[in-house]
Amino acid sequence: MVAKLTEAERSAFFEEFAGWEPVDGRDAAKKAFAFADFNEAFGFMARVALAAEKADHHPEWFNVYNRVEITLTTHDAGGLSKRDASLARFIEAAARGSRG
Ligand code: H2B
Repeated sequence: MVAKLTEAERSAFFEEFAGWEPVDGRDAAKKAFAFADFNEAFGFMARVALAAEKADHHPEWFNVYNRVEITLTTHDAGGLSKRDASLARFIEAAARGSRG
């Protein structure tokens, strides 16, 4: 069972990952991404999906055309964990790649 982040680790999470915000009423982090078009957005989603499946840690997400809204939390831990930090790190790198 993976542990929830401590308060200090949680603060470090939101300092490290620019644009990620706490979600009201739950221990989770969200960020909205915008890409040039659907092709860019879905390419990004495909890269994230493959990494998520490999890590067995999956995002909650919503896509409309070029927008992708992502929420990260660890259901098994009931809140943010190191797995969310790893996935956020991958997502940030993938988003940078997609924007060229
Ligand atoms: N994803 C997320 N975000 N949180 C989890 O706790 C989680 C997951 N658990 N993906 C995994 C799958 C679990 O359900 C399987 C059985 O390992």
